Amino acid sequence: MAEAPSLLSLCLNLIVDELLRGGCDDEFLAILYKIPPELFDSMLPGLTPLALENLHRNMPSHECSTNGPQDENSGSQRKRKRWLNFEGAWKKLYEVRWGDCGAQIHSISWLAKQFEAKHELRDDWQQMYWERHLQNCLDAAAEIAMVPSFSDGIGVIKIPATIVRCIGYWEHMNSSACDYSKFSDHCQHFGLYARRLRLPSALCLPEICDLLRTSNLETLEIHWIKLKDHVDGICELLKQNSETLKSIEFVHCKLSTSFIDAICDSLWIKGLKTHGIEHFSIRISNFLDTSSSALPAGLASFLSSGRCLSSLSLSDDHLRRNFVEMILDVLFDSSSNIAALDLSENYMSGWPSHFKWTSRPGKQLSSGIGKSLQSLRVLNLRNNNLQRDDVDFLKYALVCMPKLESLDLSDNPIEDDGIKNMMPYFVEMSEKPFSLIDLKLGQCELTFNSVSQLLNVLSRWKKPLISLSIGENNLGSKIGALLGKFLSKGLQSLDIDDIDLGPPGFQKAQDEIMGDLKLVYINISKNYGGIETANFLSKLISCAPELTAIDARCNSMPVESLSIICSTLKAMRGKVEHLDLRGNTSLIRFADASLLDELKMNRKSILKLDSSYDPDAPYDQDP
Ligand SMILES: *[C@@H]1O[C@H](CO)[C@@H](O)[C@H](O)[C@H]1NC(C)=O
Ligand SMILES: *[C@@H]1O[C@H](CO)[C@@H](O)[C@H](O)[C@H]1NC(C)=O
Ligand SMILES: CC(=O)N[C@H]1CO[C@H](CO)[C@@H](O)[C@@H]1O
Repeated sequence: MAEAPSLLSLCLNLIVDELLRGGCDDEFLAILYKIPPELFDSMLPGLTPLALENLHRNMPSHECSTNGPQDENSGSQRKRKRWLNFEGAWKKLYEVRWGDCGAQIHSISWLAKQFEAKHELRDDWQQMYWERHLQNCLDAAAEIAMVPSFSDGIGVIKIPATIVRCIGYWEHMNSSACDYSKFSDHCQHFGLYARRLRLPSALCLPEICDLLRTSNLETLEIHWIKLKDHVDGICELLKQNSETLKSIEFVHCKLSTSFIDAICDSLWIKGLKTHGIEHFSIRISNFLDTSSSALPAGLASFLSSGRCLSSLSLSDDHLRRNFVEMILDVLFDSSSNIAALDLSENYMSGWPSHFKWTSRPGKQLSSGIGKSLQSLRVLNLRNNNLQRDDVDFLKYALVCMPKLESLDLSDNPIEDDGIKNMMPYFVEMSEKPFSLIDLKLGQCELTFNSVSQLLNVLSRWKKPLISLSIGENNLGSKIGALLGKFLSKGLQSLDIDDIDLGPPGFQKAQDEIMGDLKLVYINISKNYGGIETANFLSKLISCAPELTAIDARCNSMPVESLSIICSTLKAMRGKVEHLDLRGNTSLIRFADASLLDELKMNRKSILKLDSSYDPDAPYDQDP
């Protein structure tokens, strides 16, 4: 039986309608804020983004602490509740528009996920909503501005109706003072929420500064800069935000020396001899005219005078050897506190010999060199065509990096001899209180010979390695026993995909696994272990209570594997949320709906199987 609507709910509906049409003036809003909280809150879920914004933004400050639920003192209870209600409404709107909390997981990093959970982020959903909306507008405007015949100002670009309607604005809305058809309207109204933006070169014009004048940008990603006009536009924007900018990234750019100088000069904070950039990155780009014998002066002084600069990434930039050496010299000579250095994907060998030169006997490491290497925690040298002699030189640098936690040498042809050259470093580390926790040596053309030595040394470390990646090396089944033992040494993440383990390798590994493992993530894909893969996984699942993600694709598992793995999963009721068994169609037939239903974590299915499931296919090989 439907009840007749109360007078109260009819009134509320009328008010919501009025809010939705944008027809509430300040006076009316002032009255609204006085209605009892329960009634007020009941209006929020029905509002469009624009209407909610209107209500939220005009809220008298004593009613709604914009700082969030910080002070727990008496009397703040009500404020806190109101804040939470607004937050809840914004979060809902965000999820409705962009789905799953906006968390974009690029590559599945299960360990990172664990670390993240520890320091909870306090989100501001209103800010996140409008920032992302503005990004959608920027992208749409850029698409129009990119057309060669485009000649208007960017501010008057018409934002597509599909985007504008998302925020609850229709063209016939005439009552409010604002118009949301133009790009400039969105910048004007929501620019103040933008902290992090991605800017394609088509919008890097001087006009953008005026459009984003209310923004306090902290993170800026700039794409496709190639022309002087772009550089002029972007420099103005950088100057305008130099006090708040912390992270800046250039992607797909072509940068001449004069461009780089201009950009770096724009980052100085007015009146101070420093900049506030913490993260500086130029990726998938080209430095033009880098053959000269000196770094662009602007870049050199930028690198040497930022006390905050903690992360530098020059990845996939076709760097030349002398350019890298000059960068290293500047970093070493300055008193920088650089913690992360990414030179990956540059495919240039030879430069590590520079370390030998700087640290040769007789020429003691100057305090400057020692100092900047000492702060380094993450070094990424992936895919640089480094060979065994290069790592021999690298060793000299590594011993000067006592805080190094993460070293990525994967995708370099360093071979067994290369690892053997580095062995003194690994041996020396065993006594250190701080040491490497993450080592990546995937696809390094290694064999059992060097990796067995390495595992022996690593297992004697006082402070155990947390994450090891040695996939895509031809190690063979012999390595199985050592890996099984090594798993018991406190390892949390292991990547051994495609190492030719085979059934005997899995069996040997399984026999050596003892006691409680700390493992969170393992990648054993492409090892063609057959039924032994399933036995190994079953043992692993029962010994590793923290195990969260397993990639076991392409292991030629016969049908009975599924019941072995699944019965352990069910018995253990552990933390596994991701089990990938794709690349083997014979497993599908067992994975009926009830099994997938049983194996769920947080209401999502754990199991990943090939999607080519054909329920009518004959069960030809049934036991
Ligand atoms: C919309 O605004 C214009 C000018 O501001 C006015 O002439 C027109 O009557 C308005 N239309 C509606 C439906 O309110
Ligand atoms: C396992 O390793 C392969 C090869 O390196 C990689 O493509 C895959 O993404 C990894 N699996 C997971 C879940 O990260
Ligand atoms: C696609 C695939 O790898 N299928 C294999 C799954 O496992 C069975 C049993 O070992 C093999 O016969 C299939 O070729």
